[in-house]
Amino acid sequence: MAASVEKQAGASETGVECDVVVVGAGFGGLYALHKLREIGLSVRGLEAAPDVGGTWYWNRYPGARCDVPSLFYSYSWSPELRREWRWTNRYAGQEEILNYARFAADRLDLRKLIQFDTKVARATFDEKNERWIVETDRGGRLGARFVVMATGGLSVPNTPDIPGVADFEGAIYHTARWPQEPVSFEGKRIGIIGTGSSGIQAIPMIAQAAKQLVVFQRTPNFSVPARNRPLTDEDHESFDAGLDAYLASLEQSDFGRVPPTAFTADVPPRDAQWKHYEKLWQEGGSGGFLKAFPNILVHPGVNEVAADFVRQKIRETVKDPKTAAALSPEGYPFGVKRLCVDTDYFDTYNRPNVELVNLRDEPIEKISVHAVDTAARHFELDALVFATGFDAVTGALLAVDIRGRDGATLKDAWSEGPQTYLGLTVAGFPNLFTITGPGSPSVIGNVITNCEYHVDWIAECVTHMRRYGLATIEPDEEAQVAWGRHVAEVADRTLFPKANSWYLGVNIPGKPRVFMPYIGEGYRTTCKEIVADNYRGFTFGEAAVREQAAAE
Ligand code: NA7
Repeated sequence: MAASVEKQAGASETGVECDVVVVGAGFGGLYALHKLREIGLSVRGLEAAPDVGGTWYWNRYPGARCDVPSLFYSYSWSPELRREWRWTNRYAGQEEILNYARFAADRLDLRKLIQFDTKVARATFDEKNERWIVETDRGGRLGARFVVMATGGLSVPNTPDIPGVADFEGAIYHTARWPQEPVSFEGKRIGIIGTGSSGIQAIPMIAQAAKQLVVFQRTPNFSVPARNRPLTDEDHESFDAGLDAYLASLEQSDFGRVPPTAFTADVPPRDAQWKHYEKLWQEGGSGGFLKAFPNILVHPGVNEVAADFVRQKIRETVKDPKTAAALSPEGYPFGVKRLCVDTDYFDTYNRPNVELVNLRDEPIEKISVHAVDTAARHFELDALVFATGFDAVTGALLAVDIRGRDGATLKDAWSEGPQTYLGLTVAGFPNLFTITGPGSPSVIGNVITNCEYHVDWIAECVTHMRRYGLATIEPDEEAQVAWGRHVAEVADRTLFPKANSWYLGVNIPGKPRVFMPYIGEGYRTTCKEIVADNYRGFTFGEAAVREQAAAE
């Protein structure tokens, strides 16, 4: 295989031939570039943004912060990077995470491999030559043996088509496409639509600055306090002391790769559960809650205690009973939509300049030049913030026109929902890998370590192919169907499908209702067993003669 292909500044991509094109320069893409270069492949990265960071480049809204503790939300594969980077807070803010991505890219000398400001428009598998042709929105055209889609599970913003939005003359922002330059809400009347993780983080910050903040809420969410704080020397020392055990735990864990703070085999009585939740509430963070009891996300009775606990906290915090009731999630289980982690979210509704509009009582009817009209009221506003989430997990993959064997499109192949083998590969699309694709843990738990695992798997697979002179890999249809059935069966054994979450794609009109992440136990063990069983469920194509000759 060819040696490293370095990008010439400003050079056209046309004519570049390499072993691997990596799409996306977030944490998954950066590690893929590093790892695949390390095993001797020529790699080229393409990134739509002008910088690295992926979702952390774009999501720079006020209050943007990771809900996984920063010491864990880091590359686990490199002791050097770990030693050279020191997180300042228990939960890192967007800027610090973006700086970490920049640090990693510089330290690993990856920027020269990446073409920024370049979106991939189309990727077509050329069957005759067993190569992918990757075309960009800048007219570039690259050839590669493998394509690694590191496009992220939360990277395509969802902007609902509300009547009249184009008439609005104030500023419009989306949390997932926040401007680079500072945004001032001082003295302004702001409306925000959406109360998922992004809204719940942004609302307290915007409320502090704005003259008036109107929150348009369709579905209330469960949220627990972050209790963010600066990390101490003791925190770092204790993390380092437990590092080996943590790394070992990644191999076995199911979802939520942060080690549980409490894990008991039995379900104690309600008051014991309550006491435990109170302890977790005081400690802060979501990880403990989601693993508080083994069956919390499976057993409706156990789950309901946690739901009751959070509702009680909301009633204790929010002074106006009507607002407290509107903020209290009802009718779906606790923790099966991404559990939000906040700083002063519920308390923000005690501020005189903040008003909650319950869209279940009064839906938005239209947006006009300076206002949002609900079925009951008229709200004059200077700016509007959409905190309306993403076309998650499949959105970025389907945004590229991907064509596999016989010109079949990924869009058609997934018209009834995504189908993959292990969330890594797709039948009919040889040598295409999806980092944190649907059917893998993907967006559940710690996305950085989920990405790392996929990159390591791909590197091992490509090494295997080189060793045995194999040209292509693709999953068998039957193996893919069986895996998809297993992913669904596992989800159906839990309470996850009982909430209308973006995990199921229901936030996007017309998107098939399919539970996308894999939440079963032992994902890595399964992947390893499949490899050990001579890549069970995969078919490899023999290397064409010319490639063997080229390699010699
Ligand atoms: P989410 O969690 O998908 O939240 C989007 C919010 O926007 C949610 O409250 C939606 O209400 C609301 N929404 C969406 N469309 C509309 C319309 N048309 N009208 C009113 N309200 C609407 O996205 P986030 O960005 O907050 O978080 C995504 C993930 O990023 C998060 O889970 C973390 O993993 C990080 P709905 O619930 O659909 O009724």
